[in-house]
Order: sequence, then structure tokens, then C-alpha cells
Amino acid sequence: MSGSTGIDGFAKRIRSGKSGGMISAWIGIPDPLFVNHLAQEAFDAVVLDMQHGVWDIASAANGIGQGRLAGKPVVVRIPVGDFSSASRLLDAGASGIIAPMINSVADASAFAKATKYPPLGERSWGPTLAMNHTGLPAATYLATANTETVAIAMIETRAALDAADDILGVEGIDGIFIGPSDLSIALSNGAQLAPDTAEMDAVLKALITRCRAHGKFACVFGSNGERAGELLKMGFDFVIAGADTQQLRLGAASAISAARKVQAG
Ligand code: 3PY
Ligand code: MG
Repeated sequence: MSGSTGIDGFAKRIRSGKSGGMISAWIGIPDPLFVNHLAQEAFDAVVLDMQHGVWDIASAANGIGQGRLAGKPVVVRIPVGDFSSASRLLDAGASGIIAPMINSVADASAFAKATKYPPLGERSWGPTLAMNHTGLPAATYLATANTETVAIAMIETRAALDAADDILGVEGIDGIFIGPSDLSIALSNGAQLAPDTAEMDAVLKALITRCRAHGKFACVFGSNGERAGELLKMGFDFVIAGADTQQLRLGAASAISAARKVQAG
């Protein structure tokens, strides 16, 4: 857990701002073997989405194991406010937790409390699988877990945008993850889902600047590969390049269309 490369160097890499911008898989299909397959591609990490994906705690724990087996750090997005799952997933070997809809200092503090051991928080002891995965003895795991795993607060509402500086100031919050879909719905008062507009870009750039001012990292959801490239150019430390379901269907559509093209030619 102390190296600067590999699965257990993830926290150091993302915090250093020198990762060059990571691209992560985003998986909602709740099959640990699917994680293993997708993790063979050149992703820097894998996110399991428990908020809108269909993972339960047992399948997510196994998904973390399969990601690690494939050599990739696994970060889990928990359901809204489910901070007890946050510490259980760290116990299972997650390298980080993304918490959706963190709208206030109170939300951010409750999240940090669940994911960090004292003196920063009140994470309860029991990282059996995490110690198996990392090979660390208990004392070393305890001494390093607060810095070697990351707590990432999602900014995706008007309230969160207004409180972004205060949220970034909460000790134990390591970085933010912006949800442009929810943010675009919130900023338009429900009128539109428009995550990839110039107006959104201005908001994203301003948030990157706030992260830099606080010495914290910035992550964001990109709806496809091209958008992920733009977001990396903008300076994000960690981006998504579309979700598993979309990538699976695009792969299938492209194979069918290639076959029909050859057949017709
Ligand atoms: C959003 O864009 O709102 C997200 O939560 C990313 O999935
Ligand atoms: Mg969202």
C-alpha cells in the first residue's frame, strides 16, 4: 500500500496531480467477472456504481477482488447517504469511495467520518479483505489507510455548487467528483439534461480552480471517449469515458455493422 505505482499507489497518484489524468471504467452491471474482463483494457481504475447500477454489497466486494486480480484499483460509488456501506467497501479493499449528492459541510463531514479512522473520523475497524488484498499487517493498515484510500464527494446540485469551497475545506475529503448530468438538471431547474455544454464547461473549469486552491483533486463523468478527452485537456485528474452498458452496446453495434458492410460489399 505504499508504492507510487500499481493498485495500492492509486491514492498517491491521484493526489499528486501528476497522474497525467486517469481514465476509469464505470460499471453498473453487477457481475464481478465483467469487472475482470473490462479491467483488461488500458483503464487506470475501475468504478463500481452502486447508486444507479445494480451491485449489492456482496457482489461489489467480489467485484473489488476481480478488479484487483486484473491489476486495477477499484473505487465504488455508494448510494445516496449510504455511509455505512462506504466503510464496508473500504473493508473489502476498495481504493476509494465516491459519495453522490454531497450538498453541505454536514454531508461531507458525515462521509469523511465513515471513511477515515481517528483522529480524522470514526471508521470502524474490520478491514479483513483489505488486509488480505494489500498484504499489510493490521498496524500498518491502520497507520496508512487514511492516506492510502480516498473519499470523493460528488458535486451535482445547486446547493453543492454554492458550498463547494466549504465542502473542499472538510478534512478527510480528498477530492470531488462532478456529476454533470444531475448538475445540468439542477441548474436548468429540471428543464434539460445537458451535461456537455459550453455553460457546463465554465462551471467545470471554475471547480477545477477551486480544487487546486484547496490542494485537492478533481474527477468528472464524461459521457463518451471524446468528451473524456476534452475533460482531460481541461485538467481533470480522473475521468470516465462512458458507462459499461454503453460500451458493451457500442461494441456489439460496431460488430454487427462491420458484418453487414462486408456482406453487402
Ligand atoms: C451525474 O452526471 O449526475 C453523475 O452522477 C455521473 O453518473
Ligand atoms: Mg448524478
